[in-house]
Formats: sequence, C-alpha cells, structure tokens
Amino acid sequence: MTQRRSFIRAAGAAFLGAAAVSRTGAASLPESASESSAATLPPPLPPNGRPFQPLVTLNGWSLPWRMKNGVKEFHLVAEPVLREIAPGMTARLWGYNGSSPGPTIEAVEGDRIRIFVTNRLPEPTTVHWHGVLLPSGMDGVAGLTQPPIEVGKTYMYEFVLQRPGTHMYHPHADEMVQMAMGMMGLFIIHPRDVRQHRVDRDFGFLLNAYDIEPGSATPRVSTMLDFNLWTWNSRAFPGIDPLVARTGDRVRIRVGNLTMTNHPIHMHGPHFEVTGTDGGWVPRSARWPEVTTDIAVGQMRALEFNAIAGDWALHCHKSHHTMNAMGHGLPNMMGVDTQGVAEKISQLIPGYMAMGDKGMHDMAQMAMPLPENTLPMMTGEGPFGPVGMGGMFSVVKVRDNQKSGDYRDPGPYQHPAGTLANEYTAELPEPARQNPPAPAASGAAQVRKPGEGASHGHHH
Ligand SMILES: [Cu+2]
Repeated sequence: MTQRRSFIRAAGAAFLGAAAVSRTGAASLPESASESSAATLPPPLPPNGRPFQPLVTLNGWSLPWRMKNGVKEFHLVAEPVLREIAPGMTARLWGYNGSSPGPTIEAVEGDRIRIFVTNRLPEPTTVHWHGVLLPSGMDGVAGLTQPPIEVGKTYMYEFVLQRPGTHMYHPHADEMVQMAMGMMGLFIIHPRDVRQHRVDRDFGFLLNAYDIEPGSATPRVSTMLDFNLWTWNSRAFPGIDPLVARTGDRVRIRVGNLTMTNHPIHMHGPHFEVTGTDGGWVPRSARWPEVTTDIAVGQMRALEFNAIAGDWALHCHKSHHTMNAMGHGLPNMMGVDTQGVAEKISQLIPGYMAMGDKGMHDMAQMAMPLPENTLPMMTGEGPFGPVGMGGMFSVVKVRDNQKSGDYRDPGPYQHPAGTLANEYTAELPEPARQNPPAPAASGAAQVRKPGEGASHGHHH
C-alpha cells in the first residue's frame, strides 16, 4: 500500500485567508491534508515529537501534524465528501479532510495539542472530543460550551492529553444530521512510555450506519432505526479490508459505536479480552475471556488477543447487520412454491426478485438486477465460493510468515493437511433424533434411560 496524500495547499490558503482565526497561528494555519481513497493507509512512524506505535485505521488514514513551539498542530476541515462504501457504490457524505470517517488523530499522553477546525459544510458545526479529559470550554458542545462554528469560520481547540486511551471525535451541533451524514473520526492517545500497553498490531474502526435508498447516494438523515447499510468506517463488506497479522502477534482492535443501536462484535478463532474502553484501560484482574462483546451506542472497546494462523471471520452478530441494502423487507418464501410467480411479478415490477423457496443462499451468487449505485445484499467472494454476507463483516487473516509491519492481504489461508472440513461420501450412520415420529401406544411419555436406546447413531 502506498501513501497517497494530496495536499490542497492552494485552495486551502485562498479559503483560509478569509477565515476568522482567533489568536495563535493566525499567520499560517497548518496545511489541511486531504485523502479521498478508501484504502487502508498504515501511517508512517511519527516524524517528530514523542515516539509511538501508529494505529492502522481500517480503510482509513491518520492526520499529519506539525510541531510549532512544542505544540502539536492539526487541521481538520469539515466538508462534504464522496465515499466509496464498496466497489459499485459511492455515497455523498459529510466528513473531514476528504473522507468519512475523518482521519484518525494520533498523539501522545502529555502532548499539548492544538486542533484547528475549519467549517466548509453548508451549516454550523462543532467538534466534541469524546472521552478525552480536557477543560470544559474545549468540549465542543454548541450552545453549552461554545458558539457553533459558522460556515466558513475556523475554531481552535487546545489542551494537554492527560491519559492514554481510545477515543473519537464527532460534532455536537445538529448531531442527528451530521452523524447520520458520516461526521466522525478516531482519536487515539498513545502512552508516553512506549512499553506500556504494547501490542504488535493495533487496528481501529468506527461502527456507522446509513439509510441510502437503493439507486440514490445521499443518506436519509431522519431515520431512527431502519438503516440499510451497516458499515465499518463507512465501508461495507466486501469493501472492508482484512485485518492482517502474523502468528503469535499480540493484536488490538479498537471499535467505537456511533450508530443508533448496539453491535455484538464477534470474532472466530482466538479468544480475546476487552482491555480498554473510552474511559481508560481495564485492570488485568478485571478482564475475562470473550468471543463476542456488545458495543453500545456511544461506547468504545479495545479487544486484544494472541493471533493464531487462519482466516477468522470478524463480524457483528446481528444477522441483519451483515446484509446490504437489498436484504431487508423481503417476504419469507421458504417452502412456498414460487414457480412462475416471480416471473409474473417481474413483468409488472421490473427488477423484482422474491426470496427463494429454499432460503436465500442462492441469492449470494445470483446476478440480480439492481438499481444504479446499489450494493447486492451479500457479495463477498471467498476461496470456496460466495460469502453470504455484506455489511459489518471482515476477516482477521493470520499467517506464519506475515512480516512485521506488512498489512497487505496475504490471500486465502492454506489449510494444513487434515484440518479442512470436506464432503463425506461413504455410508452414513442413522442420525439420532429426539421425539421419534411414532408416539407410544399407551400415550405415556417414553423416557430413554442412559445406556439404552442409543442404537441410532453414535457409531464412531
Ligand atoms: Cu450490528
């Protein structure tokens, strides 16, 4: 993966000349880096300031800064952006510096940071630094702690980072609209002592959701629960990159939830522990092993595990959240003879497709007529055929020979001999069944005692 950052110096300078910048740095704002690619761009090691191990923002990037008299200066630009949700669909969102979510802000415990926020949206905004300990007046709540940042204006936030942790930023002005439009980003405070909370790979993403009518590109912002695109960092599977690690690596995944509902995040393979929240690090003695952790609205969780070789699914366990737009509102046609019916309806309604009479698996590979700019409900392709999922789904890919710092997709896992499920073609034993179909003549309940009646099945 290559770093591809376009600096919009000329346009930025012209615009900012007219902007109101209060005090320090009025002469020259830090340039506002911009990135519109949805590729995962692992950031370089910090060029200056205190050292830290950078976060890998899934399908995202980290905001560059400049040092000015010992202060780390960042420049966020709130603006409309185009975001590819997955190949075949691009949404008109609002974000920061060319992308939604905005770039990850990374700094170090003890740093004094100054963040300039320029508003290029069509309405006022603010930025709230979720979970960060700071003076009340830097908290970014419109009306409560500051006036809204008017269109075209720049505000300056400045505070000292008191504690390492996992945080995010988002507007606290017209929240319902601005967050439904994609305005959010990760804010990671690394520990001053690089040996603290040390891991080999550190990933992060935000859970978000959009309601974009098939065939359109702009989210409906008044939707409360019935979203149709369930995304990580404004990407839906198969648009979400894999999380790549080497066998034995200590891996951290930081997840924040800015949707309108909770998401039980489930990982196959290695067990994990929740080691941090947006309130801080969990003491070792208070951690317990998990394979699923529920992330409520407005919460963040840091998960950690020791990587085991394989291709391990990582997904939200609400099954509708691993479906894209076309998966919702379908009638259940299981067991119904639909022969000819779908054909007749599709003559009346072009593009109509009913759920199959044998479930929906077939729809994963069906070339279904779709409106423009619309994702099929499940589209991923794995080494053994279509993956029947979309939305909040990705794969933790762990390989023995993945080099340190290499996040490129290593391709499908090569399963060692004898470790892969395969078709069985020899004679099958009778499967055991509870509630045999012929009831006892007496009508009395038949109780099977241990040791008897085990003649069905269990022939190993
Ligand atoms: Cu979910």
